[in-house]
Amino acid sequence: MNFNKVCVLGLGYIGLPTASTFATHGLQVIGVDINPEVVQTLQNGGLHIQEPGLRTLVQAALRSGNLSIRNQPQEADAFIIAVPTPFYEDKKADLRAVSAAAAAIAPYLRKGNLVVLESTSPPRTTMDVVAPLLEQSGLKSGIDFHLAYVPERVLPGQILRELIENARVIGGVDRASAEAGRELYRLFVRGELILTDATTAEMVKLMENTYRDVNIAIANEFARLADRFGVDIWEAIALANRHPRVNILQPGIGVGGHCISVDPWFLVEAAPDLARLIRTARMVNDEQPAFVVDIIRRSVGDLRGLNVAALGLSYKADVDDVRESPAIAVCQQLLQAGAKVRAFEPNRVHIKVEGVPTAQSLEEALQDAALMVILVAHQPFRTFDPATIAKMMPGRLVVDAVNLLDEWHWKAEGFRVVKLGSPSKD
Ligand code: SAJ
Repeated sequence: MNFNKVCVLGLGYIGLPTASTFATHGLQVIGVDINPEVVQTLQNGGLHIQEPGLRTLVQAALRSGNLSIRNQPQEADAFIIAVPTPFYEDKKADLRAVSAAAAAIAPYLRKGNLVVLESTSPPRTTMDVVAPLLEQSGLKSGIDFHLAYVPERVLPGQILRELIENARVIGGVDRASAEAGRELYRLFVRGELILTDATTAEMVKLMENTYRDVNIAIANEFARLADRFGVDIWEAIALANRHPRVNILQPGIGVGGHCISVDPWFLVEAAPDLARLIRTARMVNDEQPAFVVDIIRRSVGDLRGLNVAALGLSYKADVDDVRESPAIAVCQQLLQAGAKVRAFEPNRVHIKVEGVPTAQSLEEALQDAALMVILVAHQPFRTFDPATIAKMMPGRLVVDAVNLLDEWHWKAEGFRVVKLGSPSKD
């Protein structure tokens, strides 16, 4: 198949890098977003999301003349749907954006086109939701046009590199669709392109993130057990991982982000009678912020009126993304318990989070703090100097929920350091 023009629907963390990469590889690309602010920002040369290297890539794509940003699709050789799939309050997948994108493509669909769904979706979405909407054009999937599910697998923070280097699973509604998908992605992907059917590809994507969620849940549960038995979890994990077939992940304050904390629910929703372990793992990870608050409560006694500087609000280290962030959950629970929280996110200093007071600098966050709690292992926190911090805050208590600080070093400056999953060294 020959691809000259691609239309990418959804210009977020996946769609924008994908559209820009196609454009810098010589294709004509129409990037489509329904949010007028996103369209305007991009058209004016701005960027609405943060990702290392993305600004340079988007600027190069726009400068090449190959990328144009629109609020509606156009006729093209291929269409890629990269819109969000969040969940409703009851954890059921919210497929409204996927459905709206498929419906928006239908009027522009022509014989011989390829349509790709990249958004993480419950098993059978491509066949049962997307295909019927596209077929409202009068064309049949697998006969008149190709249709494939191609999950993205990139790690936020490393999206641009992984987009090109990672292996991709290409699931067609028929063999010809999978082959058409391979032709499209081989234009820039250097990783292996592996063909399968659409429902297998959907399941593979959900299994990958569920596997990680379950493994983080066991690490978090081990941390709670270590806490009860007076064991240092960080040492115990390092020792267990010396076994040649054991690789325990890191405990933390919970699991956030728009992928791992969401995707396992799609399997639970699709088969609640079968997905018991998956559901429990989700619950263990969702309870982890409460465990962190409990550690803080045990360290200080009463939380009421306590001035807390909460450092890090993003869902993981060195990103600015706060979607489903457990750090925000910790702050909210501290506030509910009566603490006075001032949160600081160094990757997004002007961030506003409903109900959570934020500081725009480290100085501002620490100025009245009796307690500093490190919630995210951001790079700048790693090089904190206790003598400098001692001058910035009146209190001498640090709760390190992500095993970042050298306790002895801080102790020498008069600080008490309490670590998640580690008995106090006092
Ligand atoms: N986390 C831990 N302990 C760990 C590792 C992670 O508590 O040992 C926490 C993080 O702090 C974070 C959450 O888990 O809150 C998820 O972080 P992550 O780095 O594991 O993953 P994401 O959500 O940034 O990206 C994942 C990746 N999936 C896998 O590694 C299986 C990525 O490859 C996917 O493309 C992405 O989800 C996605 O979009 O689905």
